[in-house]
Amino acid sequence: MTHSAKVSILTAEPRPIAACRADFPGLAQEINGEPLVYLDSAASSQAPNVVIDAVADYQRHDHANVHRGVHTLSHRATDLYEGARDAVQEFIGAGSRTEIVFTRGTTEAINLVAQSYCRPKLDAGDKILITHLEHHSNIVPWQMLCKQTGAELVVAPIEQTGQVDTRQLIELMDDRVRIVAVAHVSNALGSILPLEEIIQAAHHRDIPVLVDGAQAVPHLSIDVRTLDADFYAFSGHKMFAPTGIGILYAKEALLETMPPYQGGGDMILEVRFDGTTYNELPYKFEAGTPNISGAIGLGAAIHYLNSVGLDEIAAHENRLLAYLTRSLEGIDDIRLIGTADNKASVQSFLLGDIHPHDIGTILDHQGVAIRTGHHCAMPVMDFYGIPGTARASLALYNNEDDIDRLIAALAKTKEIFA
Ligand code: 7TS
Repeated sequence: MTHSAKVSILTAEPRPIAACRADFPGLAQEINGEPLVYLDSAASSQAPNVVIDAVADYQRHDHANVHRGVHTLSHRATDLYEGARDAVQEFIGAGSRTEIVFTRGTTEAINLVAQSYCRPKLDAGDKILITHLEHHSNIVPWQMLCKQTGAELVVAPIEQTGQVDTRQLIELMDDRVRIVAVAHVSNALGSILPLEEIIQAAHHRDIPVLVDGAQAVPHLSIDVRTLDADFYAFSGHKMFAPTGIGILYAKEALLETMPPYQGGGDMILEVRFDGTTYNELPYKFEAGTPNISGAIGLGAAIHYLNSVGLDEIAAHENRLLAYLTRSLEGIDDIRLIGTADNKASVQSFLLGDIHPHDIGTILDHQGVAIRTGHHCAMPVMDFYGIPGTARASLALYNNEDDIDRLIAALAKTKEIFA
């Protein structure tokens, strides 16, 4: 992408939400002879043309390594890569671009915090506090850390609706808790956690909070400073960007105290055999050649989201989620899993005693893509005593027709199993 192309994305005209569907070429295809209905954006969203073009333009015209060349292509690549960091900073309201670390995704961001921030501080008997609704990537890194340090993983309960029991979560914040790590939005249940209350309570006890924002960023307007989150992690591929790129936001004062997560090129200022000095923030945490094209795609996705407007997106998706829930409730034998008052973009369900994988397969035959299974949240499935669910998840490009198609396809599924 040339510099002038970059500027044209930055100054993109406001995009009316009803027009957005046409921006996503992946949606304009038939699957099994039917127009695709894509209801699996919580797993990975489709990409708009501006993202695809930004990545392709970079690969065609501007590809070189970043931060190290004196030649023009390396300067261009560096400008684009660092421009994406600026876009992320502004998008989540971070105070400084040094607080934005590029990672492979949410998973790597959480592992980075576990190993670099927590591990040096933990003693046997210390605690890490999470909730019962977390994705495996906000469970397993902490279990690994507990094995390494003798710390204990404490799990706050959830209610039948799928909302966290905030009172109990706060009661569990005792003086051995070294970090609270919670989802912003549950991927299996859609519940939006009351982050302000959780973060205030934790900070009152001097406990830092990591927020897993993977399911929040494409749906809710985020301001990490208003939230006062200490760490906020998310993935590009759930917000219309490519896979393999994500973000760890962390307060600068915390990053300053953390040792590097990985060693290698770019994260150093000087290397000698008798010692190495590390680079400044955020490069200290970005060892090796980064995912340059992914970062550029993420920057383009953010400009796209901004051109539509996060408030418009949230309002559109809330209307659709209400329509989805109402429509599902109209089906006999449906059981909704995840019925919290405050929800975003996701509805899990069961249909009679049909196995979720069978539902997913029969829907796919009709061109409807949903996710089925445990959604990398096995403890949630254990809580409800079920092996998995069928899950429809929404993005800004979905509409009521998509939901009508889902409901018709579910009716057909019932007929087949009758
Ligand atoms: N946290 C949450 C809340 C998630 O939903 C996911 C992915 C992750 C972390 C991990 O993100 P990654 O990009 O590092 O893999 N969730 C899902 C899902 O719901 N279906 O497929 C992936």
